[in-house]
Amino acid sequence: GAYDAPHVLFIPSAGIGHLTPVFRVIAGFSSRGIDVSVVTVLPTVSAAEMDYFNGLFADYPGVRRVDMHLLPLDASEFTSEDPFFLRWEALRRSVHLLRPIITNAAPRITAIITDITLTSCVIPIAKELDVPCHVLFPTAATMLSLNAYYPGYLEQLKGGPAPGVVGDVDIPGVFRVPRSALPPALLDVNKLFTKQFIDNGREMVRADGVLVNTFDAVEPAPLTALRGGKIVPGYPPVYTIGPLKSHATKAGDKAGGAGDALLDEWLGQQRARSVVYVAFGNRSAARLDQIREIAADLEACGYPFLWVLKTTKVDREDDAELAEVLGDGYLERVKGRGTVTKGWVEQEALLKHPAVGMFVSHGGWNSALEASSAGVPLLVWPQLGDHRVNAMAAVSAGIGAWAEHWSWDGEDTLVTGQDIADKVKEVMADEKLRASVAVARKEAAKAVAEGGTSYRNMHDFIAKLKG
Ligand code: BUP
Repeated sequence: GAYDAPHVLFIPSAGIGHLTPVFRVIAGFSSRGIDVSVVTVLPTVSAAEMDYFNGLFADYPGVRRVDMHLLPLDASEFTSEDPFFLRWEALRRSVHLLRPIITNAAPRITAIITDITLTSCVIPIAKELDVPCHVLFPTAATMLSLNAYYPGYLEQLKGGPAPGVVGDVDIPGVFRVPRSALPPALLDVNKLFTKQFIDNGREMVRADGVLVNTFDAVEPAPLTALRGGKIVPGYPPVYTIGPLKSHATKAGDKAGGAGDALLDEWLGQQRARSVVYVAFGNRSAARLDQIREIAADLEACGYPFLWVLKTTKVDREDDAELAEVLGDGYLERVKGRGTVTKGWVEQEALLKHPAVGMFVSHGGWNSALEASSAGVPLLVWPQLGDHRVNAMAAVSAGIGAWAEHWSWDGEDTLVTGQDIADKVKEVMADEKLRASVAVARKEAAKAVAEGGTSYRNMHDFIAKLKG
Protein backbone atom coordinates (compact mmCIF):
# COMPACT_ATOMS: atom_id res chain seq x y z
CA GLY A 1 0.00 0.00 0.00
CA ALA A 2 0.86 3.67 -0.11
CA TYR A 3 2.40 3.55 3.37
CA ASP A 4 5.16 1.12 2.52
CA ALA A 5 8.52 2.41 1.28
CA PRO A 6 9.37 0.65 -1.98
CA HIS A 7 11.20 -2.66 -1.76
CA VAL A 8 11.93 -3.99 -5.23
CA LEU A 9 12.67 -7.62 -5.96
CA PHE A 10 14.82 -8.08 -9.05
CA ILE A 11 14.74 -11.42 -10.83
CA PRO A 12 17.72 -11.54 -13.17
CA SER A 13 18.32 -14.25 -15.71
CA ALA A 14 21.57 -15.61 -17.13
CA GLY A 15 24.15 -14.21 -19.56
CA ILE A 16 26.19 -11.02 -19.08
CA GLY A 17 24.12 -9.22 -21.70
CA HIS A 18 21.02 -9.92 -19.57
CA LEU A 19 22.67 -9.09 -16.25
CA THR A 20 24.21 -5.83 -17.46
CA PRO A 21 21.07 -3.67 -17.71
CA VAL A 22 19.56 -5.28 -14.59
CA PHE A 23 22.66 -4.53 -12.52
CA ARG A 24 22.82 -0.99 -13.86
CA VAL A 25 19.24 -0.34 -12.80
CA ILE A 26 19.90 -1.93 -9.38
CA ALA A 27 22.93 0.35 -8.94
CA GLY A 28 20.83 3.38 -9.83
CA PHE A 29 18.05 2.43 -7.40
CA SER A 30 20.43 1.58 -4.61
CA SER A 31 22.22 4.92 -5.01
CA ARG A 32 18.85 6.63 -4.69
CA GLY A 33 18.19 4.83 -1.43
CA ILE A 34 15.57 2.43 -2.80
CA ASP A 35 15.51 -0.90 -0.99
CA VAL A 36 16.48 -3.69 -3.38
CA SER A 37 16.62 -7.49 -3.17
CA VAL A 38 18.18 -9.60 -5.90
CA VAL A 39 17.32 -13.23 -6.58
CA THR A 40 20.69 -14.91 -6.98
CA VAL A 41 20.98 -18.31 -8.57
CA LEU A 42 24.29 -20.05 -8.02
CA PRO A 43 26.43 -21.29 -9.63
CA THR A 44 26.17 -19.02 -12.63
CA VAL A 45 26.66 -20.40 -16.14
CA SER A 46 29.92 -18.51 -16.73
CA ALA A 47 32.73 -17.36 -14.44
CA ALA A 48 32.34 -13.80 -15.75
CA GLU A 49 28.76 -13.75 -14.40
CA MET A 50 29.95 -14.93 -10.97
CA ASP A 51 32.53 -12.12 -10.84
CA TYR A 52 29.83 -9.72 -11.93
CA PHE A 53 27.46 -10.76 -9.11
CA ASN A 54 30.26 -10.56 -6.56
CA GLY A 55 31.19 -7.10 -7.83
CA LEU A 56 27.60 -5.87 -7.49
CA PHE A 57 27.24 -7.04 -3.89
CA ALA A 58 30.68 -5.67 -2.97
CA ASP A 59 29.99 -2.26 -4.49
CA TYR A 60 26.44 -2.00 -3.10
CA PRO A 61 26.40 -3.54 0.39
CA GLY A 62 22.84 -2.30 0.90
CA VAL A 63 21.55 -4.58 -1.84
CA ARG A 64 20.06 -7.76 -0.36
CA ARG A 65 21.10 -11.07 -1.87
CA VAL A 66 18.39 -13.75 -1.90
CA ASP A 67 19.71 -17.14 -2.94
CA MET A 68 17.55 -19.46 -4.95
CA HIS A 69 18.40 -23.09 -5.53
CA LEU A 70 17.54 -24.19 -9.00
CA LEU A 71 15.86 -27.52 -9.57
CA PRO A 72 18.03 -29.77 -11.75
CA LEU A 73 17.08 -29.87 -15.42
CA ASP A 74 17.28 -33.12 -17.32
CA ALA A 75 19.38 -31.90 -20.24
CA SER A 76 18.81 -35.15 -22.15
CA GLU A 77 15.31 -33.86 -22.85
CA PHE A 78 16.89 -31.27 -25.14
CA THR A 79 19.22 -31.76 -28.06
CA SER A 80 22.20 -29.46 -28.65
CA GLU A 81 20.72 -26.41 -26.99
CA ASP A 82 22.67 -23.30 -26.09
CA PRO A 83 23.80 -23.45 -22.41
CA PHE A 84 22.10 -20.12 -21.72
CA PHE A 85 18.77 -21.24 -23.22
CA LEU A 86 18.96 -24.31 -21.00
CA ARG A 87 19.56 -22.16 -17.95
CA TRP A 88 16.59 -19.97 -18.83
CA GLU A 89 14.47 -23.10 -19.07
CA ALA A 90 15.74 -24.36 -15.72
CA LEU A 91 14.92 -20.97 -14.19
CA ARG A 92 11.45 -21.02 -15.72
CA ARG A 93 10.77 -24.45 -14.26
CA SER A 94 11.99 -23.39 -10.81
CA VAL A 95 9.99 -20.22 -10.71
CA HIS A 96 7.47 -21.46 -8.12
CA LEU A 97 10.37 -21.20 -5.64
CA LEU A 98 9.83 -17.46 -5.85
CA ARG A 99 6.51 -17.68 -4.02
CA PRO A 100 8.01 -18.17 -0.53
CA ILE A 101 10.77 -15.67 -1.33
CA ILE A 102 8.14 -13.04 -2.06
CA THR A 103 5.77 -13.88 0.78
CA ASN A 104 8.52 -14.18 3.42
CA ALA A 105 10.37 -10.99 2.51
CA ALA A 106 10.63 -8.27 5.11
CA PRO A 107 10.01 -5.49 4.48
CA ARG A 108 7.21 -6.44 2.15
CA ILE A 109 8.05 -6.65 -1.57
CA THR A 110 6.22 -3.77 -3.23
CA ALA A 111 7.26 -4.43 -6.83
CA ILE A 112 8.96 -7.04 -8.97
CA ILE A 113 11.24 -6.42 -11.91
CA THR A 114 11.87 -9.57 -13.90
CA ASP A 115 14.16 -10.27 -16.83
CA ILE A 116 12.22 -10.87 -20.06
CA THR A 117 13.20 -14.56 -20.22
CA LEU A 118 11.04 -15.37 -17.17
CA THR A 119 8.09 -13.09 -17.90
CA SER A 120 5.39 -15.67 -18.60
CA CYS A 121 6.29 -17.62 -15.44
CA VAL A 122 6.72 -14.69 -13.06
CA ILE A 123 3.68 -12.57 -13.96
CA PRO A 124 1.11 -15.21 -12.90
CA ILE A 125 2.80 -15.51 -9.49
CA ALA A 126 2.96 -11.73 -9.11
CA LYS A 127 -0.74 -11.47 -9.99
CA GLU A 128 -1.61 -14.21 -7.53
CA LEU A 129 0.31 -12.44 -4.76
CA ASP A 130 -0.95 -9.03 -5.87
CA VAL A 131 2.49 -7.49 -6.40
CA PRO A 132 3.01 -5.12 -9.37
CA CYS A 133 5.32 -6.71 -11.93
CA HIS A 134 7.52 -4.95 -14.45
CA VAL A 135 9.71 -6.47 -17.13
CA LEU A 136 13.24 -5.45 -17.95
CA PHE A 137 13.89 -6.02 -21.63
CA PRO A 138 17.66 -6.31 -22.05
CA THR A 139 18.05 -5.52 -25.73
CA ALA A 140 16.84 -3.08 -28.37
CA ALA A 141 13.29 -1.68 -28.59
CA THR A 142 13.31 -3.01 -32.15
CA MET A 143 13.64 -6.53 -30.71
CA LEU A 144 10.91 -5.68 -28.21
CA SER A 145 8.64 -4.82 -31.13
CA LEU A 146 9.45 -8.19 -32.71
CA ASN A 147 8.74 -9.90 -29.39
CA ALA A 148 5.37 -8.15 -29.23
CA TYR A 149 4.46 -8.91 -32.84
CA TYR A 150 5.72 -12.46 -33.27
CA PRO A 151 2.97 -14.43 -31.45
CA GLY A 152 0.33 -12.77 -33.63
CA TYR A 153 2.46 -13.27 -36.73
CA LEU A 154 2.61 -17.02 -36.08
CA GLU A 155 -1.16 -17.11 -35.56
CA GLN A 156 -1.66 -15.46 -38.94
CA LEU A 157 0.72 -17.96 -40.53
CA LYS A 158 -1.53 -20.81 -39.45
CA GLY A 159 -4.25 -19.54 -41.78
CA GLY A 160 -1.85 -18.89 -44.67
CA PRO A 161 -0.69 -21.02 -47.58
CA ALA A 162 2.40 -22.33 -45.81
CA PRO A 163 1.51 -22.81 -42.13
CA GLY A 164 4.56 -23.01 -39.90
CA VAL A 165 6.97 -21.71 -42.54
CA VAL A 166 8.35 -18.44 -41.21
CA GLY A 167 9.01 -15.75 -43.82
CA ASP A 168 10.00 -12.09 -43.68
CA VAL A 169 8.33 -10.38 -40.72
CA ASP A 170 6.88 -6.96 -41.40
CA ILE A 171 6.49 -5.31 -38.00
CA PRO A 172 3.78 -2.62 -38.25
CA GLY A 173 5.28 0.84 -38.02
CA VAL A 174 8.82 -0.50 -37.67
CA PHE A 175 10.39 -2.31 -40.62
CA ARG A 176 10.43 -5.58 -42.45
CA VAL A 177 12.82 -8.03 -40.85
CA PRO A 178 13.96 -10.43 -43.56
CA ARG A 179 13.74 -14.09 -42.63
CA SER A 180 17.55 -14.24 -42.86
CA ALA A 181 17.92 -11.62 -40.11
CA LEU A 182 15.57 -13.24 -37.58
CA PRO A 183 17.11 -14.97 -34.58
CA PRO A 184 17.73 -18.41 -36.16
CA ALA A 185 15.87 -20.28 -33.40
CA LEU A 186 12.66 -18.41 -34.31
CA LEU A 187 12.55 -20.12 -37.71
CA ASP A 188 11.66 -23.36 -35.95
CA VAL A 189 8.46 -23.00 -33.96
CA ASN A 190 9.31 -26.12 -31.97
CA LYS A 191 12.55 -24.73 -30.57
CA LEU A 192 12.80 -24.21 -26.84
CA PHE A 193 13.80 -20.58 -27.34
CA THR A 194 10.85 -19.94 -29.65
CA LYS A 195 8.35 -21.32 -27.16
CA GLN A 196 9.81 -19.12 -24.42
CA PHE A 197 9.86 -16.09 -26.74
CA ILE A 198 6.21 -16.53 -27.73
CA ASP A 199 4.96 -17.18 -24.21
CA ASN A 200 6.84 -14.17 -22.88
CA GLY A 201 5.69 -11.97 -25.77
CA ARG A 202 2.04 -12.90 -25.14
CA GLU A 203 2.19 -12.42 -21.38
CA MET A 204 3.77 -9.00 -21.74
CA VAL A 205 0.38 -7.25 -22.01
CA ARG A 206 -0.25 -8.21 -18.37
CA ALA A 207 2.95 -6.49 -17.17
CA ASP A 208 2.67 -3.17 -15.35
CA GLY A 209 5.47 -1.68 -17.43
CA VAL A 210 8.51 -2.48 -19.53
CA LEU A 211 11.95 -0.99 -18.93
CA VAL A 212 14.27 -0.84 -21.94
CA ASN A 213 17.92 0.12 -22.12
CA THR A 214 17.61 2.40 -25.12
CA PHE A 215 16.65 6.01 -25.75
CA ASP A 216 13.87 7.52 -27.81
CA ALA A 217 16.05 9.29 -30.38
CA VAL A 218 17.94 6.14 -31.33
CA GLU A 219 14.88 3.93 -31.99
CA PRO A 220 11.90 6.22 -32.59
CA ALA A 221 9.90 3.89 -34.87
CA PRO A 222 9.46 0.82 -32.65
CA LEU A 223 8.84 3.01 -29.61
CA THR A 224 6.13 5.01 -31.33
CA ALA A 225 4.55 1.80 -32.65
CA LEU A 226 4.59 0.06 -29.26
CA ARG A 227 3.37 3.07 -27.31
CA GLY A 228 0.65 3.81 -29.84
CA GLY A 229 -0.73 0.29 -29.51
CA LYS A 230 -0.01 -0.29 -33.22
CA ILE A 231 1.61 -3.66 -32.64
CA VAL A 232 -0.41 -4.96 -29.71
CA PRO A 233 -3.39 -2.97 -28.41
CA GLY A 234 -3.15 -2.23 -24.71
CA TYR A 235 0.61 -2.77 -24.54
CA PRO A 236 1.98 -1.66 -21.15
CA PRO A 237 3.93 1.59 -20.80
CA VAL A 238 7.45 1.38 -22.25
CA TYR A 239 10.03 3.21 -20.14
CA THR A 240 13.17 3.93 -22.14
CA ILE A 241 15.88 4.57 -19.56
CA GLY A 242 19.13 4.26 -21.51
CA PRO A 243 21.94 4.43 -22.12
CA LEU A 244 22.25 2.96 -18.63
CA LYS A 245 25.55 3.79 -16.96
CA SER A 246 27.98 1.22 -15.62
CA HIS A 247 27.50 0.15 -12.02
CA ALA A 248 31.25 -0.29 -11.55
CA THR A 249 32.51 2.19 -9.02
CA LYS A 250 36.15 1.32 -9.48
CA ALA A 251 37.64 0.95 -12.96
CA GLY A 252 34.43 1.88 -14.72
CA ASP A 253 34.20 5.39 -13.34
CA LYS A 254 37.60 6.49 -14.60
CA ALA A 255 36.64 7.31 -18.17
CA GLY A 256 39.22 5.91 -20.54
CA GLY A 257 40.40 2.92 -18.58
CA ALA A 258 40.42 -0.71 -19.57
CA GLY A 259 40.74 -1.79 -15.95
CA ASP A 260 44.20 -3.02 -16.80
CA ALA A 261 47.36 -0.93 -16.37
CA LEU A 262 49.26 -2.38 -19.34
CA LEU A 263 46.32 -1.83 -21.64
CA ASP A 264 45.89 1.75 -20.42
CA GLU A 265 49.55 2.45 -21.04
CA TRP A 266 49.35 1.01 -24.55
CA LEU A 267 46.18 2.95 -25.38
CA GLY A 268 47.81 6.13 -24.13
CA GLN A 269 50.51 5.75 -26.76
CA GLN A 270 48.12 5.49 -29.72
CA ARG A 271 46.98 8.34 -31.94
CA ALA A 272 43.47 9.73 -31.48
CA ARG A 273 40.75 7.61 -33.11
CA SER A 274 43.28 5.17 -34.58
CA VAL A 275 42.60 1.93 -32.69
CA VAL A 276 40.31 -0.78 -34.04
CA TYR A 277 38.61 -2.43 -31.06
CA VAL A 278 37.35 -5.95 -31.79
CA ALA A 279 35.11 -7.83 -29.37
CA PHE A 280 32.19 -10.18 -29.86
CA GLY A 281 30.73 -10.17 -26.36
CA ASN A 282 30.36 -12.99 -23.92
CA ARG A 283 28.38 -15.60 -25.77
CA SER A 284 29.93 -15.72 -29.21
CA ALA A 285 32.89 -17.98 -29.90
CA ALA A 286 34.52 -17.90 -33.33
CA ARG A 287 35.80 -21.01 -35.05
CA LEU A 288 39.52 -21.44 -35.29
CA ASP A 289 39.71 -20.89 -39.07
CA GLN A 290 37.64 -17.70 -38.72
CA ILE A 291 39.85 -16.51 -35.87
CA ARG A 292 42.88 -16.92 -38.13
CA GLU A 293 41.20 -14.80 -40.85
CA ILE A 294 40.40 -12.05 -38.34
CA ALA A 295 44.02 -12.20 -37.22
CA ALA A 296 45.20 -11.83 -40.82
CA ASP A 297 42.88 -8.87 -41.34
CA LEU A 298 44.10 -7.07 -38.25
CA GLU A 299 47.71 -7.66 -39.21
CA ALA A 300 47.06 -6.35 -42.74
CA CYS A 301 44.74 -3.40 -42.08
CA GLY A 302 47.52 -1.14 -40.83
CA TYR A 303 45.72 0.19 -37.75
CA PRO A 304 46.64 -0.48 -34.16
CA PHE A 305 44.15 -2.94 -32.71
CA LEU A 306 42.79 -4.34 -29.50
CA TRP A 307 41.11 -7.71 -29.82
CA VAL A 308 39.19 -9.52 -27.08
CA LEU A 309 39.21 -13.13 -28.19
CA LYS A 310 36.94 -15.94 -27.06
CA THR A 311 37.16 -19.51 -28.24
CA THR A 312 34.28 -21.06 -26.30
CA LYS A 313 30.70 -20.02 -25.50
CA VAL A 314 31.18 -20.47 -21.77
CA ASP A 315 34.39 -18.95 -20.45
CA ARG A 316 35.04 -21.69 -17.85
CA GLU A 317 35.83 -24.04 -20.74
CA ASP A 318 38.18 -21.62 -22.43
CA ASP A 319 41.69 -22.87 -21.69
CA ALA A 320 43.12 -22.39 -25.19
CA GLU A 321 46.51 -20.70 -25.35
CA LEU A 322 46.40 -17.48 -27.39
CA ALA A 323 49.71 -18.21 -29.08
CA GLU A 324 48.44 -21.60 -30.22
CA VAL A 325 45.10 -20.29 -31.43
CA LEU A 326 46.68 -17.47 -33.40
CA GLY A 327 49.45 -19.53 -34.93
CA ASP A 328 53.20 -19.43 -34.84
CA GLY A 329 54.87 -16.06 -34.39
CA TYR A 330 51.67 -14.01 -34.71
CA LEU A 331 51.87 -12.29 -31.35
CA GLU A 332 55.53 -11.41 -31.92
CA ARG A 333 54.81 -10.00 -35.38
CA VAL A 334 52.06 -7.67 -34.19
CA LYS A 335 53.76 -6.76 -30.90
CA GLY A 336 53.34 -3.09 -30.03
CA ARG A 337 50.73 -2.50 -32.71
CA GLY A 338 48.23 -5.12 -31.71
CA THR A 339 47.00 -6.35 -28.35
CA VAL A 340 45.09 -9.60 -28.05
CA THR A 341 43.51 -10.55 -24.75
CA LYS A 342 41.24 -13.25 -23.41
CA GLY A 343 40.55 -11.39 -20.20
CA TRP A 344 37.74 -9.11 -19.14
CA VAL A 345 38.12 -5.49 -20.24
CA GLU A 346 36.12 -2.56 -18.88
CA GLN A 347 34.46 -2.05 -22.23
CA GLU A 348 32.22 0.89 -21.41
CA ALA A 349 35.18 2.91 -20.15
CA LEU A 350 37.49 1.66 -22.86
CA LEU A 351 35.20 2.85 -25.63
CA LYS A 352 35.47 6.37 -24.20
CA HIS A 353 39.24 6.39 -24.65
CA PRO A 354 40.13 8.99 -27.30
CA ALA A 355 42.44 6.50 -29.07
CA VAL A 356 39.55 4.19 -30.03
CA GLY A 357 38.52 4.79 -33.64
CA MET A 358 35.97 2.07 -34.35
CA PHE A 359 34.41 -1.03 -32.85
CA VAL A 360 34.01 -4.33 -34.67
CA SER A 361 31.18 -5.83 -32.62
CA HIS A 362 28.78 -8.74 -32.60
CA GLY A 363 25.92 -6.29 -32.15
CA GLY A 364 24.91 -7.01 -28.57
CA TRP A 365 22.67 -4.05 -27.71
CA ASN A 366 24.59 -3.10 -24.56
CA SER A 367 27.73 -2.87 -26.66
CA ALA A 368 25.96 -0.88 -29.38
CA LEU A 369 24.67 1.68 -26.87
CA GLU A 370 28.05 1.96 -25.16
CA ALA A 371 29.62 2.69 -28.56
CA SER A 372 27.00 5.32 -29.42
CA SER A 373 27.45 7.04 -26.04
CA ALA A 374 31.17 7.18 -26.72
CA GLY A 375 30.75 8.38 -30.31
CA VAL A 376 32.57 5.32 -31.69
CA PRO A 377 31.26 3.96 -35.04
CA LEU A 378 30.29 0.31 -35.09
CA LEU A 379 31.01 -2.29 -37.69
CA VAL A 380 28.45 -4.90 -36.74
CA TRP A 381 29.29 -8.48 -37.55
CA PRO A 382 26.32 -10.37 -36.13
CA GLN A 383 27.05 -13.76 -34.60
CA LEU A 384 23.77 -15.14 -33.27
CA GLY A 385 20.34 -14.45 -31.79
CA ASP A 386 19.13 -10.86 -31.98
CA HIS A 387 22.36 -9.50 -33.43
CA ARG A 388 21.11 -9.03 -37.01
CA VAL A 389 17.96 -7.26 -35.83
CA ASN A 390 20.17 -5.06 -33.65
CA ALA A 391 22.41 -4.41 -36.66
CA MET A 392 19.37 -3.19 -38.61
CA ALA A 393 18.47 -0.93 -35.69
CA ALA A 394 22.06 0.38 -35.52
CA VAL A 395 22.12 1.17 -39.24
CA SER A 396 18.78 2.94 -39.15
CA ALA A 397 19.97 4.95 -36.13
CA GLY A 398 23.14 5.99 -37.98
CA ILE A 399 25.44 4.55 -35.33
CA GLY A 400 27.07 1.85 -37.40
CA ALA A 401 27.60 -0.17 -40.54
CA TRP A 402 26.47 -3.76 -40.92
CA ALA A 403 28.51 -6.45 -42.66
CA GLU A 404 25.28 -7.83 -44.04
CA HIS A 405 26.49 -10.84 -45.96
CA TRP A 406 29.02 -12.18 -43.53
CA SER A 407 28.25 -15.59 -42.13
CA TRP A 408 26.78 -16.20 -38.71
CA ASP A 409 25.14 -18.79 -36.47
CA GLY A 410 24.84 -22.12 -38.26
CA GLU A 411 26.54 -21.01 -41.48
CA ASP A 412 30.04 -22.20 -42.12
CA THR A 413 31.27 -19.98 -44.93
CA LEU A 414 34.46 -18.23 -44.02
CA VAL A 415 34.80 -14.44 -44.20
CA THR A 416 38.29 -13.78 -45.52
CA GLY A 417 40.84 -11.56 -43.83
CA GLN A 418 40.89 -9.45 -47.00
CA ASP A 419 37.13 -8.82 -46.87
CA ILE A 420 37.32 -7.88 -43.21
CA ALA A 421 40.32 -5.56 -43.77
CA ASP A 422 38.54 -3.81 -46.66
CA LYS A 423 35.42 -3.25 -44.59
CA VAL A 424 37.39 -2.00 -41.58
CA LYS A 425 39.19 0.56 -43.79
CA GLU A 426 35.89 1.62 -45.32
CA VAL A 427 34.30 2.27 -41.92
CA MET A 428 37.42 4.04 -40.63
CA ALA A 429 37.25 6.40 -43.61
CA ASP A 430 33.48 6.94 -43.49
CA GLU A 431 33.15 10.59 -42.47
CA LYS A 432 29.39 10.59 -42.94
CA LEU A 433 29.00 7.75 -40.47
CA ARG A 434 31.39 9.43 -38.02
CA ALA A 435 29.27 12.58 -38.19
CA SER A 436 25.99 10.76 -37.56
CA VAL A 437 27.58 8.88 -34.64
CA ALA A 438 28.62 12.23 -33.20
CA VAL A 439 24.98 13.35 -33.37
CA ALA A 440 23.84 10.12 -31.68
CA ARG A 441 26.39 10.69 -28.93
CA LYS A 442 24.89 14.11 -28.21
CA GLU A 443 21.36 12.65 -28.28
CA ALA A 444 22.41 9.92 -25.86
CA ALA A 445 23.86 12.47 -23.45
CA LYS A 446 20.75 14.61 -23.76
CA ALA A 447 18.45 11.65 -23.05
CA VAL A 448 19.99 10.93 -19.64
CA ALA A 449 20.67 14.56 -18.65
CA GLU A 450 18.14 16.34 -16.42
CA GLY A 451 14.91 16.82 -18.35
CA GLY A 452 15.86 14.31 -21.08
CA THR A 453 13.55 11.49 -22.17
CA SER A 454 15.32 8.68 -20.30
CA TYR A 455 15.82 10.87 -17.24
CA ARG A 456 12.12 11.67 -17.10
CA ASN A 457 11.09 8.05 -17.66
CA MET A 458 13.32 6.91 -14.82
CA HIS A 459 11.87 9.64 -12.63
CA ASP A 460 8.28 8.65 -13.52
CA PHE A 461 9.02 4.98 -12.96
CA ILE A 462 10.48 5.62 -9.51
CA ALA A 463 7.51 7.85 -8.66
CA LYS A 464 5.24 4.94 -9.62
CA LEU A 465 7.24 2.58 -7.38
CA LYS A 466 6.77 4.96 -4.50
CA GLY A 467 3.01 4.92 -5.16
BR1 BUP B 1 33.32 -9.84 -23.16
C1 BUP B 1 33.08 -8.27 -22.19
N1 BUP B 1 33.98 -6.55 -20.85
O1 BUP B 1 35.34 -8.15 -21.61
P1 BUP B 1 26.08 -7.26 -25.01
C2 BUP B 1 31.84 -7.69 -22.09
N2 BUP B 1 31.68 -6.54 -21.37
O2 BUP B 1 32.65 -4.91 -20.12
P2 BUP B 1 26.53 -10.20 -24.84
C3 BUP B 1 32.76 -5.96 -20.76
O3 BUP B 1 29.34 -6.94 -21.26
P3 BUP B 1 24.67 -11.53 -26.49
C4 BUP B 1 34.20 -7.68 -21.55
O4 BUP B 1 30.53 -3.74 -22.15
C5 BUP B 1 28.48 -5.02 -22.33
O5 BUP B 1 28.00 -4.14 -21.37
C6 BUP B 1 30.00 -5.01 -22.36
O6 BUP B 1 26.55 -7.14 -23.50
C7 BUP B 1 30.35 -5.94 -21.23
O7 BUP B 1 26.35 -8.72 -25.51
C8 BUP B 1 28.18 -6.45 -21.89
O8 BUP B 1 26.89 -6.39 -25.86
C9 BUP B 1 27.85 -7.34 -23.07
O9 BUP B 1 24.63 -6.99 -25.00
O10 BUP B 1 26.10 -11.17 -25.97
O11 BUP B 1 25.64 -10.38 -23.71
O12 BUP B 1 27.93 -10.41 -24.58
O13 BUP B 1 24.15 -10.31 -27.17
O14 BUP B 1 24.97 -12.65 -27.43
O15 BUP B 1 23.83 -11.96 -25.32
